[in-house]
Amino acid sequence: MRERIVIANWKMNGSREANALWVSNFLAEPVRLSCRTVVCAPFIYLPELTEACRNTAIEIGAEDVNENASGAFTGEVSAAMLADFGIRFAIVGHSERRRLYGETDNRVAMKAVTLVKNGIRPVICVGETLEERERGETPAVILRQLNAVLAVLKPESIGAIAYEPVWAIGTGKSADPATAQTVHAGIRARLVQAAPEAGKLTPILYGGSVTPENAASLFAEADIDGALVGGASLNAQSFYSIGEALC
Ligand code: G2H
Repeated sequence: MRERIVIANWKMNGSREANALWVSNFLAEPVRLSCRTVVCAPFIYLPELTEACRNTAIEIGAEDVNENASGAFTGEVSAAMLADFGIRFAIVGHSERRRLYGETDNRVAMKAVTLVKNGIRPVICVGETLEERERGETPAVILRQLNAVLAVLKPESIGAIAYEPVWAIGTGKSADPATAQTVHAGIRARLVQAAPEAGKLTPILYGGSVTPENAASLFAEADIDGALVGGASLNAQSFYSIGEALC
């Protein structure tokens, strides 16, 4: 049975006060979600959130990591530092990092490696731009991004793959379930090719304008095992509703 996961990606949002309110609103929901629930937040909030969510259903993750172990990398945070604070998940290769900060497939793969070495589950984002989709390049782009990771990690070390079509991110225009499922099935096939048994177990999450309204139809697809949620995760009740649709 494959694990089902909902992950909030708060991006560069939040404040100490807003975060505390978010946690208390989420935990006020009467029924505990049965699937894994992770909140990825800016680095500076991670220790406080970890404390606030200790012994609750919420696990805390990072939104990025540096690929090096330590040294002269001003402003960066290593996987060992995250592990030092008990962080168990981190997103890598988000399209905003690839696009705005020039992260290459190889760098994303190295980030995933350093996380695994430190006992942290990498949530690896892949996805095509609108232009790539219109040129019919979606399968090739996803495969290239995935192959860079599979060259250095076995599927059993991958915490999750998140398929996030760039054209669906923050646009309010989610991929329709069948379109997303086609890509997820391709990702699944490649994982199974790399590891026939373990490849069946890697959760593949969908991300890109997931809302409480469209979540259930996405989760009904065979290879959509959860979601990476941006905008809608900033509201605790909305994120809970998305989790409810999954669990
Ligand atoms: C994609 C997603 C979260 P949103 O970036 O990773 O954000 O749900 O706002 O499209």
